Amino acid sequence: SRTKLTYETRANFAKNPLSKRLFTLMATKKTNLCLAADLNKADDILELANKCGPYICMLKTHVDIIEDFSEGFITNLKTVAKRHNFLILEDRKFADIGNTVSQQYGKGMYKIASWANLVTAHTLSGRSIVQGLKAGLDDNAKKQRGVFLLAEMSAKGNLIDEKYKESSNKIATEGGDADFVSGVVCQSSTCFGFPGLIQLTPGVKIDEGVDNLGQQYETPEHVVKERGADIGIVGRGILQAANVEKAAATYRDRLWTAYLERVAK
Ligand code: BMP
Repeated sequence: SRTKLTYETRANFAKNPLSKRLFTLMATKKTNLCLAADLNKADDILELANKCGPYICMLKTHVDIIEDFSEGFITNLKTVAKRHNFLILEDRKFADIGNTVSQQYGKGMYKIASWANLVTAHTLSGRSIVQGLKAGLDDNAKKQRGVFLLAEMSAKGNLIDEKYKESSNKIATEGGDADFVSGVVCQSSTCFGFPGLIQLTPGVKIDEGVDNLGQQYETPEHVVKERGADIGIVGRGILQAANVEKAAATYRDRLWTAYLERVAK
């Protein structure tokens, strides 16, 4: 199964240039940690990114929770990403018809398509969500962008069932637009089988458990070895630590060791 293959091997299966790039980045930088930078001030995100940059393969943003968003913030974030060699994932969770998504991606205040290497999208509206994202990009830009499709959620009581999960897998792997899909956001290794896609799994915390708004956590070892995560997304496990840099290093070590143990013969 895909979970026994190394990231180097899986890079060769990737149809989307960004998943190929991310697999290779993970293998060379030796990290499968994505930091969820869920902070409300631009400077705080930049400071966090600078401190944790050496330990992460990707920084995940929710650009609509930033109170002082500006183009300058994006310029600075891109500089930090280049300095520490990580990709930027805007967790926008697009969910509308293609024509609307196309505008939400490229236009408005945030112009997400111009800076986010990767974005997330729900599959609720079907294949046209991927077509909508691609529609706003020229041929060159299409090769430098990718989407992670949500096939499962970590929230308690979420409405996603087996059929929705299977249909999401089909959108991610079949048809002419699958080359724009970098991976799947999900909670289990049965979400998809194609080794060229990356499994992104949130709900990761050393102290497993729940928060008071339905979030459910598992340990780094559990998500990588039992749930098939290729990349673990960690937010508050790092953000709320007394020393964020140390916490990022710890999560990196534990996620990476779990991956090495998973692929060991
Ligand atoms: P935290 O580790 O602080 O719970 O943050 C988790 C992050 O992952 C949040 O940014 C959230 O939006 C995202 N996320 C999630 O928790 N569950 C999902 O199913 C999908 C997500 O994108």
